[in-house]
Amino acid sequence: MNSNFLWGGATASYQCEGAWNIDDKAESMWDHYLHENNLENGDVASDHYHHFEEDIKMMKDGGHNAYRFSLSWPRIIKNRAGDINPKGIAFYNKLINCCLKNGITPFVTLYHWDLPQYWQEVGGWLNLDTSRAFAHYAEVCFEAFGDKVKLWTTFNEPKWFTVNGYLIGNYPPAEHDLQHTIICGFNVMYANALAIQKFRQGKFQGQIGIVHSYSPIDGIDDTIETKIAMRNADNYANNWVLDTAALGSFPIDLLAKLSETNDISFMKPDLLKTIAENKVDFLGLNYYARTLVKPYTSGETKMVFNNSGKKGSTQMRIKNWFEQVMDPNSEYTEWDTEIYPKGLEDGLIRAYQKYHLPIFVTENGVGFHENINVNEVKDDYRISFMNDHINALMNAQDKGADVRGYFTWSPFDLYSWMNGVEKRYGLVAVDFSTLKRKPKASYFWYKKIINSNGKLI
Ligand code: BGP
Repeated sequence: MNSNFLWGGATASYQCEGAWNIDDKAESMWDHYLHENNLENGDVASDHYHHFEEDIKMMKDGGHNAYRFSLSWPRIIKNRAGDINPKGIAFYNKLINCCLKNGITPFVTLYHWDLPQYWQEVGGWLNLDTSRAFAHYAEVCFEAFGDKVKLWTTFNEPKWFTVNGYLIGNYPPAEHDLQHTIICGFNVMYANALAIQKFRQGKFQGQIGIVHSYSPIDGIDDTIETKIAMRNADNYANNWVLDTAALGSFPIDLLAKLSETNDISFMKPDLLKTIAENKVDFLGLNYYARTLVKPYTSGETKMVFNNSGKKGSTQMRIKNWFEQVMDPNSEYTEWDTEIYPKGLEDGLIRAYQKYHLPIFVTENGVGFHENINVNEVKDDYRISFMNDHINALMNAQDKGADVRGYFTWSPFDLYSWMNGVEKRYGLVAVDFSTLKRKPKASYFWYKKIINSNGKLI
C-alpha cells in the first residue's frame, strides 16, 4: 500500500449531525418529509454537531488519516436567493480545522441528500434552477473552505437517491414515476458538471470527483440473452452516472432504450455540452454488493427493497430490461445485502480499466442489529467483512487498479435512512439516549490494520 493511502471512515451530515434547527439552519427535504410523516428522524442522530471533536479524536486515536463527511446545504445557504449563513460556515470551519489539527485529511462531499426544503418546494431536482443553485452553493463552499480542503466530491450516489426518491418511492419525495426519475437523474448530472465548471473556473487547488453507489453486474450464465440483460443492468445501475461523470456522455444505447418509452427531448444540446466539457478528476465508489442478473422473462416492473431487516423481501425486476436474482450459494445479511467481497475486486478492476481514473473506496461496511449494552461489542462479523473487502481492494491494486483510499461506513454509529438507529454500521457504538461513545472490537482491529498500512490483512 502506498504511504499516502487514505484510511478513514465516512459519514453524511443528515445521518450524524443532529442539530437540525440550530444556528439558523434551514429545513432539509428529509427534515420535512420525516416530520410530516411522523417517521423516525435524524433530529438528534449521533449529535456529531456537538460531539465532532470527540469523534475526530477517536478517529485519530484509531489511526485514521482521513475523514469523509458531507456539508449540509441548508446549513450553509439560507434561502432560494442564495444568502449565506455565517454560522453554518463557522461550524464547518471548526470541523475542518479539527481534522487538520489531528492530522486527518478532510474529504468533503457537497451533497449527501439533504436538499433544502425551499428548493423541494419548487420542484427540487425536477427544476433546473435547483441545479444552478447547487453550483452556487458549491462555489460558496470552494471559496470558504478551498484553502484547507483539497479533495472534493459533488454528489453522493446520484443513482441511489434518484431511484429511491422517484421510482421506488422510499425516499422523499416518494414518487413512482419513471419520467421524473429520468429528469432528476439528468438534472443531477448537469449540476455535477456545473459545480465542476465553477471549480475549474475559480482555479481552486485540489481535485474534484463524484461518489457512486457501485454495484458491479454479474450474469447467471454466458448466453447472449444474459449478456444483454447485464448491459441493461449496468446502464441502469452504473453507467449513467460513471460514464457521464468520467467520459462526459450518457451511454448511447441507454438513451435509445429510454426514448422507446419516454420523452428525453429535455436533454438539450447546450446542457449536454456542459456535461461533456466538465468531467471528474477521480471516482469515489461506494461498495456494498454486486448485482447478479438474469434476462427479463415476464411481469411488470417491480422494485421492493428490504427496509425491515427481515430476510427475503428484496425484489428487482425492470420490464424488458433485466431481473435480479439471489445466489443460493452466497451469504446475505438480514437486509438481503449479499456479502460478496470479490465483487469489490472485480468492480475496481473493471472501473479502472474502463475509466483510467484514480479511485477511492468511499464507503464499505455492513449493518447489523447490535446490543450495545455490553462492555465491548464483539463485532467479529464486521471485522471479517472488512478484512475480506480490504483484501479484495489490495488484490485489485495488485492487478493494476489505482486505488488511493478506503473509507469504512461508518466510523461511529449513526442514523440509517430507512431503519433509523436499528441498523448499526459503526466501529464506535453510540448510545442514542445518552450519546456516549464506546469503541467496538472492530475499531481496535482497524487501528492495527491501518498502523501496518494493510500488511496485517
Ligand atoms: C449508502 C449511503 C449512506 C448509508 C449507506 C448504508 O447508500 O450513501 O448514506 O446510509 O448506504 O445504507 P443504509 O443505512 O440504508 O443501510
